[in-house]
Amino acid sequence: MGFFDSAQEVLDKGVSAAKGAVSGVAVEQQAFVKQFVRMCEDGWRQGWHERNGGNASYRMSPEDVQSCKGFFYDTPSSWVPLASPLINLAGEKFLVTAAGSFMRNVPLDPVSNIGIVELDDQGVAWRIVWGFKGGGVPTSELPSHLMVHAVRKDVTIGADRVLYHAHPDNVVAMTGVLSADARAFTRALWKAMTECIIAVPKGVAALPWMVPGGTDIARATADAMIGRSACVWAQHGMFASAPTFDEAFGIVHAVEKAAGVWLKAQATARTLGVEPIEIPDEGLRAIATTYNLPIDDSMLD
Ligand code: 2HA
Ligand code: ZN
Repeated sequence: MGFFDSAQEVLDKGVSAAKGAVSGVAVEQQAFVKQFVRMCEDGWRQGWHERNGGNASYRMSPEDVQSCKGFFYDTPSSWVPLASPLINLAGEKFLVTAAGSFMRNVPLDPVSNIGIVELDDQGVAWRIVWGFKGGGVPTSELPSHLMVHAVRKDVTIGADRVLYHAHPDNVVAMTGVLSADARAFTRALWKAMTECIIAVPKGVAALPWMVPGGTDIARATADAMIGRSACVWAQHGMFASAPTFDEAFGIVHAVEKAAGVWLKAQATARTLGVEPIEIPDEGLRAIATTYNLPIDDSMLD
């Protein structure tokens, strides 16, 4: 059964109405929800979320779950099977954007445009426990979000919690010029702007164009992000993983700025008939030493 068939089933079954009087701070007022909503709004203001473009997810901490569970639906949705088990995410709960929702609407109406899903105790299925009011379902990129969460939780020993997918235009434009190769992208970005190697010391992964929303792009992205916190999707956008909302947003912001600088410098240099000037490899090594960065040395000559 495809994702949308499964999602339709959830819709058909429906979820129970939100709870009435429950003591505690409402889900929308929790600090992690406010930060999630702010990231969505900031991305919209940057111009990275045309229409329903982009999506985000956050793996909740035990404290987050504790302070929200009183507001969860009495009757959650039915379980929707995952394409393959994600054992290390068993029982985890995620705040995610809704399929088809516009990032610009998230701050206006969080409970309709975001929601919480939980994985069962075997990591083989998910269901809705809060939000998605009005019959919504989680983002079409849920397979990518969950598979990348599984990988990043492992490799960062639980530190990474935020996954952010955006459509920043300079990054997308760059994929029309450079082939989808991690080393080519990383070198171009690192050498364009000093801050970039600090934002992504392991560099960025890069995948060729693929159909969005499916398990193929999810698996490829999860594999690509074993060693890197960012992945570029050719002619589409990028994914970033980090422990905090500030850091996830900051990765996309820094990479997008470096991509813009790279494109401008390349185009201007070509117009003027000169070679673009870039940070040399020794310069990048010096930044890594000075700031004690855990860089991927294979990116350098
Ligand atoms: O949410 O960005 O990749 C819409 C998308 C799909
Ligand atoms: Zn997208």
